[in-house]
Amino acid sequence: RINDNVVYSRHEDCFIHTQTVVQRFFDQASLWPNHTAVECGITGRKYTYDKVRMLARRFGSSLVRMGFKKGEVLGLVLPNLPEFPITLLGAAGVGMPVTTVNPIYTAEEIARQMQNSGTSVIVTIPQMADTIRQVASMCPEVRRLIVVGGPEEGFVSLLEMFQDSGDLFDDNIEIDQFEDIFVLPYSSGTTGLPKGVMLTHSNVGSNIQQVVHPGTSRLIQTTSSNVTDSFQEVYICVLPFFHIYGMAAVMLTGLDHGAKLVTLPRFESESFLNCVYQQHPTMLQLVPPLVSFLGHRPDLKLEAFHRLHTIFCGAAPLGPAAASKLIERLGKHDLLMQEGYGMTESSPVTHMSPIVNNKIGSFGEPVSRTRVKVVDLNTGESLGPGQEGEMCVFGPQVMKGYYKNVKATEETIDSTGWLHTGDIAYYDEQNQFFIVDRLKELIKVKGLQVSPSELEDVLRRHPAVLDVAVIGVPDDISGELPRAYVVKKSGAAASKEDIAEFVDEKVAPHKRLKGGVVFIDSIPKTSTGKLLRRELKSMLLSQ
Ligand code: AYL
Repeated sequence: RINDNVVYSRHEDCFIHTQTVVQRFFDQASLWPNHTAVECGITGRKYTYDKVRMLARRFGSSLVRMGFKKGEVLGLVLPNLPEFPITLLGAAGVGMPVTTVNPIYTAEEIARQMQNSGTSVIVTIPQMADTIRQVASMCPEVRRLIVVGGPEEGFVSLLEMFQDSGDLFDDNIEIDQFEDIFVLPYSSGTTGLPKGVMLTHSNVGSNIQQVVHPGTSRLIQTTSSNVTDSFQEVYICVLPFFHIYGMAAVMLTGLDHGAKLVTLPRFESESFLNCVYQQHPTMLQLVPPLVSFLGHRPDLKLEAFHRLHTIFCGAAPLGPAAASKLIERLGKHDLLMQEGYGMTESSPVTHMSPIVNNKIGSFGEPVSRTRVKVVDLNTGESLGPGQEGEMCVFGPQVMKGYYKNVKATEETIDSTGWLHTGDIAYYDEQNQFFIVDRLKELIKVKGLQVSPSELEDVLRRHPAVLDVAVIGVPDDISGELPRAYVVKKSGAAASKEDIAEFVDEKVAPHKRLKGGVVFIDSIPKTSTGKLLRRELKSMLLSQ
């Protein structure tokens, strides 16, 4: 190849199937129908692969019976539960794109996403019923509410839908792999408010195959159900399914090769450890704070890790010290500590560290069928090894675009199809990549996104706030925490605590201003009034 300073994947091209993600799941599920597909780590409620397949069809059929049509959006406002994959696959199977929402969001936050995506039906849990009633009153397009459990006034029970005959689930439905949206998670991208990320069946289906590629993962495919001594991967699903990491890289990837998914509705240290002790996971998918958590537990029962072959970490920078500490703690010489990199906009995985001779501190190399380049921030020219610039990626997993937002799409994916990540990185002579900094304004709290623009919008509604800028400040436990720099109106008496509380009531817990509120005289801007966030950050943090 010519030296074009593009890093090509060194892996053979993965197989790209021509089915929808749902059809592919049905085919795979028929290979091991009697294995447990998903089990609740708290209650033990579980479904086999065959049951998931059957209930997904019934759920899809019941949606059609209610009058929903291909292209109408279904909103999932659920914690990790066994019914999550069933409802996701069932809706997608009848051509309905699924938008997923963090279930601890406030009614206002949920309503914004439901309105923006034009959602027409919402699935939730009884604990969220009141919030969702409020959401529905703000969203005239929402025609039905469904509850997992119940009964709840105004909601259809999922159990009732599971009684459907399934006959309206059309196996021959026309779904265009490359055009039709499979899922619509939200991401703030490089700037501004969260936007719907249109991921097609081909995007997510390709990414699953890129991840399970034998050159990239140590995964073992479940052996068929008629073999008595069969092997099955076991995943503890503590990372949320509403986020692309938990959804595609854990749940859907696991289902593709017959894993048992054990769901935990939230991270809580004791229930997480108990689940590990009972289930003996073969792989742990984590984010940096969880790697630190495990590494710092003096009382870990090490025998529970005897089947563990891989610890995978992604979504935020993993400190080499935290990684080494956990490896040392577990004392397993054959354990793979693997890092990955990805974005919601790339379904998500673009890089994974090699399965042998991986470098701690690097997030690895391009997965199969993926190209990566690092471009000069001023000239856009692609750079060679050791040089820092914006990382850009190209491959079948790159999103179709942002939902109803051509401008943001064009700013992110250039005319030749390269996705600009907004991250500053470099690669070494062995084509291993390292993160340097984030160019985009996004804040990452425990691996979850926080959009500064969204917090600024909330802050501007406070009567004492004249101007405001939100940035992320480094934090040992969470990675980053949001901090607001506020210019007060003259004579306004509000305290920092008043302002922080005002925000706390309106946003999900991880978005709270735990990095503090700081009063300043003015916010630095360009002559055209544009906020200079990066400059602001280096200026304010160096003071
Ligand atoms: P979003 N190191 C540093 N930063 C990272 C890393 C990493 N390994 N991975 C992701 N990020 C940051 O959309 C980076 O700034 O998706 C990137 O632009 O919530 C941003 O997170 C994207 O945030 C997997 C499975 C990674 C999942 C993911 C995370 C997807 C996060 C690898 O195999």
